[in-house]
Amino acid sequence: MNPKTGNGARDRLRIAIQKSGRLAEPARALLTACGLSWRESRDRLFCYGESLPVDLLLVRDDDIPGLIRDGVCDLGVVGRNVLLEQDIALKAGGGSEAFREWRPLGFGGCRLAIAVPETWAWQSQAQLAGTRLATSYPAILRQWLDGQGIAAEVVELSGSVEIAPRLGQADAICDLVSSGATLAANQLKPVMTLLESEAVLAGPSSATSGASGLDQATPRQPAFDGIWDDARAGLAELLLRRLDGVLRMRHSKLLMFQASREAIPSLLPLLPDAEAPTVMQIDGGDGLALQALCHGAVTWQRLEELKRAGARGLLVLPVEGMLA
Ligand code: PRT
Ligand code: ZN
Repeated sequence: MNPKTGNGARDRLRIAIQKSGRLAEPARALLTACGLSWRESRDRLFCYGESLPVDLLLVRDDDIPGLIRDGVCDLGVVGRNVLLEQDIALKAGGGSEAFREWRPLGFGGCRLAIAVPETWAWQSQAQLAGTRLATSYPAILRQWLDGQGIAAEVVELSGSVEIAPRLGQADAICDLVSSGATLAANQLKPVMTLLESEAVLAGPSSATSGASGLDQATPRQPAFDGIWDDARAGLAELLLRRLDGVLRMRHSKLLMFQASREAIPSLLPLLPDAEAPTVMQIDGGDGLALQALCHGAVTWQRLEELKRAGARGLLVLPVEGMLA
C-alpha cells in the first residue's frame, strides 16, 4: 500500500501509540498537552479525536513502524530503538526507506548496550569476536558488528535477554538499559553503547525532504505535501507546530520580579537563557517590573543570586505552551 494515500484520501489524521507499556501514558499526556482530546471506543483500541480530527490507534509498539509503512496510520509514537531496528531490517530485506524519525519527544530515554558478565576483564570490543550475543535487536547489533569487523554470533530472543548468559544460551547480551538495575541483578555490566534512544514521533519518509531515514541530529520539517495530498498535511503541520511549542516549553519557566532601574545591568547577565525580558515601569519612578521566559533551569541558587543583585518579589511560573 502506498503511504502517500494510505486507504485512500483521508480527512482525519491517525496516530498509533502504545496501548500499554512504558510509552503509553507519556505519549497520551504529550498529545493532550497539544490540545487533543478523544472519545474511546469500547474495545479500547481506537480513540476518536474530538477537539481535532486526529484519532489514536492503540497498538503494540513493535507494530507501529509497519502500520506507518502500510499507510494504516499516518504517524506514531515509538522508541527510536524499535524504529531503527525495523528500518535496518527492512532495508536489509531489499525494501526502501518507509518511515523516519520526525521529532525526538524527550521521554522513554534508554540506551541499547552490550553487556558482559561482571567477571569478564573488559578491555575492548575485540573481545566479542567468536562470542554468542543474545538480543531482541538483531538488525542493529548485526549492523554494528559488521561495521566494527567483529565476527560474532547473534542469538535472537524476544524477551528475558538478560538471563541468557546464565542459561548458557549466550556469552553476552545486547539490550536496553535505563537504570542498570536489571543488568546488575543478573551479574552483567554494560561495556558499549550502540544507540541512545527515547520515544520519537515517527512518520512516513518524505520522498521530497531528502532527509536520511533516521537522522537524529537534525530533525527537519518534512515536506507534507510530498507525503499527503489531503487534509492530513495541514493537520500534521498543526500538530508539529504545537508539539514543538510544548517540547520547547517543557523545561521553561516564566520568571517575574521587580527591581530598580540601576539594578538592571547586574540582573541581565544572570538571565542568559531568557528571551528578551518584558520591562514595565511600575511607580512612575525608578521601579520596574520584569518578566522573562527562561529556557534553562531556574534553581534556588539562581533565585538567590538574582535577589542579591537587586531583584524583589521573585515569582517562578510554569509555562504550558507557546506559539511564536
Ligand atoms: O506490549 P508492547 O510490545 O507494546 O511493549 P514492550 O514490552 O515491547 O515495550 P515496553 O513498554 O517495555 O517498552 C517500550 C519502549 O520503552 C522501548 O522500546 C524503549 O524505547 C523504551 N524504554 C525505556 C525501555 C526501557 N526504558 C527499559 N528499561 N524499554 C525496555 N526497558 C527494559 C529493558 O529491556 C530491560 O529489560 O527494562 C529493563 C532494563 O531496565 P533497567 O532500569 O533495570 O536498566
Ligand atoms: Zn514491544
